[in-house]
Amino acid sequence: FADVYLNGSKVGEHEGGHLPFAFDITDQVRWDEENTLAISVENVLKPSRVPSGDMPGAELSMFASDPKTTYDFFPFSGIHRPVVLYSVPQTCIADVTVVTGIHGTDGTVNVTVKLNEPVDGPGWAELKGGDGTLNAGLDFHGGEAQAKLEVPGAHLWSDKDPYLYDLTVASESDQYSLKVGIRTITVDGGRILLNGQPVKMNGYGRHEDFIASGKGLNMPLLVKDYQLMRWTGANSYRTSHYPYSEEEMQLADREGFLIIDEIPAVSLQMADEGNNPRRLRMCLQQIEEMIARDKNHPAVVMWCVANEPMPKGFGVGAPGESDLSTEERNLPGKQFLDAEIAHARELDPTRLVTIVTVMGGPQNWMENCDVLCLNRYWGWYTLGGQLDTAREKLGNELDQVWNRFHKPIIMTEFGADTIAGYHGKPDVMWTEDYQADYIRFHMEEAAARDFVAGMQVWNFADFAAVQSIMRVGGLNHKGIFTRIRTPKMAAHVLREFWVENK
Ligand code: BDP
Repeated sequence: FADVYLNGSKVGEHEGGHLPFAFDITDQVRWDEENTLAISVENVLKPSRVPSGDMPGAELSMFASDPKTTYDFFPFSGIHRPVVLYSVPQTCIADVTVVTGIHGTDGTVNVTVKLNEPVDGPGWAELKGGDGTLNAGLDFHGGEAQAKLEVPGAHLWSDKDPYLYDLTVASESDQYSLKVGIRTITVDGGRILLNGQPVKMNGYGRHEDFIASGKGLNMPLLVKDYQLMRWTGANSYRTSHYPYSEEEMQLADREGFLIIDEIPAVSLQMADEGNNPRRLRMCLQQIEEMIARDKNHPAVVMWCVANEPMPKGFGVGAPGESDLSTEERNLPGKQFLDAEIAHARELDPTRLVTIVTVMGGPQNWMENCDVLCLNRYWGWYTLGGQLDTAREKLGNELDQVWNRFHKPIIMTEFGADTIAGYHGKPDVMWTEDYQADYIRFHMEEAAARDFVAGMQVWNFADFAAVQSIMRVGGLNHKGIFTRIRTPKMAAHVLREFWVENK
């Protein structure tokens, strides 16, 4: 939660830690004098917030943690991304929406431009790239104008060839430029189609986390992380469990990563019904802010509006199978999630929408998703040490979910905590050997099923979590890389599947 002050007077406030907000300070600025801009940030953990913390009674659980989050990462706070002062013309471009399409070998780029005032007047749009430059006029009425650019023989954007055009739009007094990738994203049965062709979304769940900079924006680290992800053959990741920096979305456009973009709705406590109306309002606001910021990134192909919403009576280590009585008891949770999904779809009908579900949770919560995203820990939290039985359970569950919904499945999490350098024969839990075997059986089960449209390992790198008996040294050790980005054995298993195409 942030309060912004200029020269001691409050200019605005904003709740939510991962999406940009701006205030007009023209009237409060003292021209030709020194001004003081102050920002106060607080991250008190409260049940009513998204994500929630300090839930009553939680300290009595054997899994109690400190700080008292409901989620498994350190609640870093502070100003972790840039603050900028900028000026705009009095009549300025307030919003640009780009929607691309493909017709045979041609592309279309539809542009909608909104001004901050309902004025009329001329403008223009220019698209550079491919074989040259395309121009179109913009005719503003009531502050809004549209243009359709037809691109013959379009150079499409994809994970293998992330080609970007340069788009500039202008009104009489303002001008704005952005990168545009021409691509489409759809589903067909059990497959995800990028530009009409099947694509697998392989990669990771990640965190904004590093030993020296916490979650603060660290651009050299982004470059390093993208290199390492590519080295393992990954082409995709999820912004678990909050929207990442805008700089990172730009890098993803350039490098050709397919992103599941997630709001900070991690571990929604559905049993705590009193706080749910406020939480839903916050979630809808965050969906609006995320889509407003990221709607023009070709890399972003899917909106995720919740990670592991928690059903009533749910505990860590719940058995994997869902049953119908869980579904009946949890209808209010379904209504909450359906409202989020509908909102995202209404704001952006061009992308896929999903929620990521917890092992053992109500399956019908996924009913309205375009893609079924499963977090599963067969062989870790459930059936630890019993990889053969775990493998069988995983395969059965994948088949059962496919048979029920007939939609593409992405395993958005599967992983095993692993202390780097720790080995064992037999390959017991926590060893690198165990993690390698665990990852291998998941990849083999997925490869045997066409409807598994992606595998995202939990996690790309070890990361700071909270203190508890579950987290050695306060870290989650499920990284394929250590916190300082050295590979564990399992990285080579991923390379076998994603680089050598086993
Ligand atoms: C899942 C959560 C993720 C955790 C992971 C784990 O979505 O945030 O870090 O499990 O336990 O439940 O490692």
